[in-house]
Amino acid sequence: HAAWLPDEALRPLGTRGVRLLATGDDPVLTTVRAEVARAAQVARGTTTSAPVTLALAADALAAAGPGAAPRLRTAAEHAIALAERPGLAGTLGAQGFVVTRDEGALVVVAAQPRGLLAGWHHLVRTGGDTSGEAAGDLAVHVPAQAVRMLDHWDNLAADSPMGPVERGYAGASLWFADGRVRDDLTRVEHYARLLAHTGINAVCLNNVNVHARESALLTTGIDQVARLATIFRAAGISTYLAVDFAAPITSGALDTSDPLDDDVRAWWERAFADVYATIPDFGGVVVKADSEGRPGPFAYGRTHADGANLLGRALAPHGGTVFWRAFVYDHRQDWRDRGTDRARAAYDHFTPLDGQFDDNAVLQVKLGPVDFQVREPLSPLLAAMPHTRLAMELQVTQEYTGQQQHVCYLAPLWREALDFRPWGPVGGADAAETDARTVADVVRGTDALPGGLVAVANVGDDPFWTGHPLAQANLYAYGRLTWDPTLDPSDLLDEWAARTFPQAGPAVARTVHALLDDSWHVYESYTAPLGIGFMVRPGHHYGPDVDGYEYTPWGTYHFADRDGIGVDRTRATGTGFTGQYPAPWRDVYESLETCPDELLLFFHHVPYTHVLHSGSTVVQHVYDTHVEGAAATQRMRDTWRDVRGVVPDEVFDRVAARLDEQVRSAAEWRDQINTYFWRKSGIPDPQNRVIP
Ligand code: BDP
Repeated sequence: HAAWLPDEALRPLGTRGVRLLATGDDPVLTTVRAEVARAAQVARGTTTSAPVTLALAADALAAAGPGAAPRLRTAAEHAIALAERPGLAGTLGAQGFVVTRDEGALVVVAAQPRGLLAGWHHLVRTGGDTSGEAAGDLAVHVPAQAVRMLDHWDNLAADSPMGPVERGYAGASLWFADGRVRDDLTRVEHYARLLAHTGINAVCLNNVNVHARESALLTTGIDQVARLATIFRAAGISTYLAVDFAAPITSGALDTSDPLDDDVRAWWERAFADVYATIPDFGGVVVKADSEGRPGPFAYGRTHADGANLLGRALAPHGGTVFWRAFVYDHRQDWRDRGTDRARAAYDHFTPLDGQFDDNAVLQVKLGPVDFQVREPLSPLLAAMPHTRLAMELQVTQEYTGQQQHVCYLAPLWREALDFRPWGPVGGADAAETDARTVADVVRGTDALPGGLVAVANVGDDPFWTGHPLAQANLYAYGRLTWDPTLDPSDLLDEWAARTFPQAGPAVARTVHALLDDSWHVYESYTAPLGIGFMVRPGHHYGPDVDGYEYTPWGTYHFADRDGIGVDRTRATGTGFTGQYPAPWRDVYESLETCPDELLLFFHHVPYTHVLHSGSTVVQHVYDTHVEGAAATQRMRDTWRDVRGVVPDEVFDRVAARLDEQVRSAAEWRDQINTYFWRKSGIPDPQNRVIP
């Protein structure tokens, strides 16, 4: 199934006719040429109206000699002027483009091939309709984030410890099978094209939990990796590998991976020299160290800056980057020692190291301080590393949000995080002193030291790419938000639905909105309440198990007893986690009066009878939301029936089957959570909706 780029999407441009002014055999230009040819083929000679011109600035200038259309010359000159303007060079220069419209004719100019490809996809997305852009004006399009990355947690084979894809809910890996890169990579070519359309510019190919077999990808497997890099390169996407910090031991012959050891340093230098000899534009590496059993610098008494810089310095001569994950915590902490708060760990480990990371190291920080839950506050680390390049890590794969069995559109959650102001809302009396930056601003970094967004991908070799066909919307929206974090999640659904079901008309968009718009809140309402998180079955993390993790060392407690529930993370009486936030959030979260309801149990331990800002008690809120949330899934299932015969049958049936499972699972959540709260609290539901 074609996802959001069926050939039909190229018809409007093919019909208008596209002129390409770009010379050379750059792989991305070759892709643009193939796209233009494909559009012409789809339109099959029905070309009617004024042409669209797509040009590289240099080639446009050459073509814009005396007698050339003035708009072409103006556009090209303007593009070059922009590219040379300080600050813009790095963005428009590589990946941006300008559009000008003049009496129905369109000219798109970019300074580099990747910008031209982005411009092409912009035209495809808008169908060449740029009426939003003022006539005669030059609309400059540059990506908001320089880093627009997807991490794939793919393993080399199905018998890998976590299956073919860790936390994958869409079948096997698109590129690995039977311990090697697949022979037939046709679907990878399609996938790269889908990603390029959304704005993604980097992929990491393998699981962050790098085991011995996958570790060899960097060494003996690099020729195979090169085949994938060739495909992604043509789509303007750089290729990265996740590496094992202990690789000098596991893939080499050393007995240490101490970052300050000369042999270790030499090992990495040699390894990367070989990689770049094969893949000259290799992006770099992603590292999970000292986390959930993975090796790291702590074993040698070294810091994570030592670790990151070891790899960064070996990559630097080749222009590579190290993405170092901040997801570092002790998953074997003694459960009786409740002073160790998992939420605190990343900040405690990394803030002392601010300023010590080299320029080609990016610290990759999960959105929340714990782990991809349906609701968490923003990780305070994102506001505490002013001298470090940062990327915020999201989870597109729905590990804790229904595993692509449930509909759960996550773009509203990501928008909330991107819009969050770590130093407080603007306005108010002391507005002048407030740092008004949003998280999107913070991770953007500077032109010289940019950051951005990374997310764990949700795809596999499933015919619908994402298992649940509607989960495609999450992947699409993530890519688009990396390019422009101010896009409206609801508009993105329109874009996705219109492109994915081009023949289906407005009925599909209506239905997609009815199902997806609010699905994150619906999912939240029938699962773990008020920011408490987890309550999932240990291991696979699907379905309810309220006490599943409660007496284990993983640090994901809810502390329910007969009197109340919640984690006291206050400075006054708890773990002190609230103190990791700058003002005003440190005080907003500290106080029961101001802590938002949806995060109450993340920050406070309260009695079941505690009255929320909504006016309801905690226990009554749990009963109500769980009953309403489960009922909402039934309405979603009914709504889907409206598009029977409108969307392709196989899409209809797959979604219908998943909605049946969502309805079943939501009822299970409702009944277990409500019964648990009833038994613990002894407080009945006045409407008697809790199973006795
Ligand atoms: C957790 C997943 C685990 C990952 C880990 C990570 O359960 O499979 O390895 O995140 O991000 O949420 O490293």
